[in-house]
Amino acid sequence: MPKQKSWAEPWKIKMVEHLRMTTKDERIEAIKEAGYNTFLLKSKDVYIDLLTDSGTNAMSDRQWAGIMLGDEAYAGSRNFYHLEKTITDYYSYKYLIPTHQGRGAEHIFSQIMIKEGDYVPGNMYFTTTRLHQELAGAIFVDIIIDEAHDTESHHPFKGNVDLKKLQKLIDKVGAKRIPYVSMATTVNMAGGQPISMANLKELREFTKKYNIPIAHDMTRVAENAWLIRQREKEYENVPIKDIVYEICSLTDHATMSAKKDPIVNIGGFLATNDEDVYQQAQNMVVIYEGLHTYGGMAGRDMEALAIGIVESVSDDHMRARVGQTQYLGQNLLDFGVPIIVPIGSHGVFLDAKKFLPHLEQNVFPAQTLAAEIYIESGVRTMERGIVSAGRSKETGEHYYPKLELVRITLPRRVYTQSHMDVTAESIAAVYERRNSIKGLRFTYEPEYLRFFQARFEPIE
Ligand code: P61
Repeated sequence: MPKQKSWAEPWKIKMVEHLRMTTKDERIEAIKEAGYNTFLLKSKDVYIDLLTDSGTNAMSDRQWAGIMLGDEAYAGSRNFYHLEKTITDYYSYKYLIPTHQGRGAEHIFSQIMIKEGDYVPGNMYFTTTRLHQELAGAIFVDIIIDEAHDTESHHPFKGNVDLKKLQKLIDKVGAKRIPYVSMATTVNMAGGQPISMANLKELREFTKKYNIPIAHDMTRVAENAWLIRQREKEYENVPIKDIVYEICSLTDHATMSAKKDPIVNIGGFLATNDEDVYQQAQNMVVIYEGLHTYGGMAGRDMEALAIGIVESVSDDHMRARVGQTQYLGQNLLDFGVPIIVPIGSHGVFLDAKKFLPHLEQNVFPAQTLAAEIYIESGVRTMERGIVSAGRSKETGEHYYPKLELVRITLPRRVYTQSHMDVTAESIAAVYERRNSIKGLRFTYEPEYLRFFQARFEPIE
């Protein structure tokens, strides 16, 4: 008997949601109406929705049962105390402030920590995170290792921090101008790439010397833990649950978009070990989110989240979750399609510069490619390139990120292996006709997070 390698799911399907199949003509019309922006498509026109893994997950029967246990008291809901205890037990943090989703936590945290003129170093930017840092007066500084910007580098931990880059920033601006280091597990914009435990420990030692706290974007911490287990020898037999706990213990504060790892449709939180930050956050949450024992979430949602956290750190769950991503990625590699390697955890990222080498970055190759994939088969993906990067706060010019990507993101527990096959085949079909594809130009560009609502037209 061969040794079992399958990542088959540790669940079965209890209820299905019907999908609508569309014709190519219908899709050409739909994407035109959406201004060639997949964020503006109506979901009824999408067959396989791989736009994001955010809030698109399938909850378990236990989570749905938790929904029925919602205690919708305005103050002191029992679900809040359950969630608070779960966060301390699984993530180690002492204090919890629930928020409506991740960016609610980022807003409050950035306003508390940052003073005008500060610098926030981080292992690559994330769109909402950097915007909140900038709105609070900071300048973001990328301190991720160079390999993260190279789609072909096989470095196993492309989420690692380059301590020399951090040292350089400290030498230039002084540790007092750095309110915290922003450290994400995994790094979304780099292709769902992990940080290693060894690097995190070094970062911890280093920042201690300068008294700089670490703020953890823990949106996909359990996925990072799985990749540590796969790629860091010392951890090959350690349960995900313990790796997650250890990662969190090496940091001081955390923001979480609970719509990812913990398998719920809405929610987030700020967690901290610092009593002073907690008190300030309690003060602010009532202005922007809601009372400190619900902060924008219904009681039932806090209950589903508490249950989802426990499910998210199951080894069997994570084996299937990341296994599916690896399966899709390997299929695409077999078709010769250029993707980021190593394959990450929450999605497969197409290298649009290599896919469409005849297009300059200022005609938006990744935006164009996402639109073409939709036209081909009704699969919805997301641009993660120059449109997502936006414009520099200082110069007003486009940022020109090295990475020009299309993200094919996998919701948790939603799609089957056959959906992955159809996705890979349809992207391979676009790859075959790549030379005839032309770029796009803006017809509308919003000021903030422009990728969500921007509109384009084809360049003839
Ligand atoms: C996503 F196109 N991510 O990946 P919120 N940190 C991290 C995230 O991945 C994240 C948030 C904070 C989304 C949704 C989204 O440019 C975009 O709960 C690592 O969405 O507020 C969200 O958490 C923010 C899609 C966000 C985007 C911003 O699909």
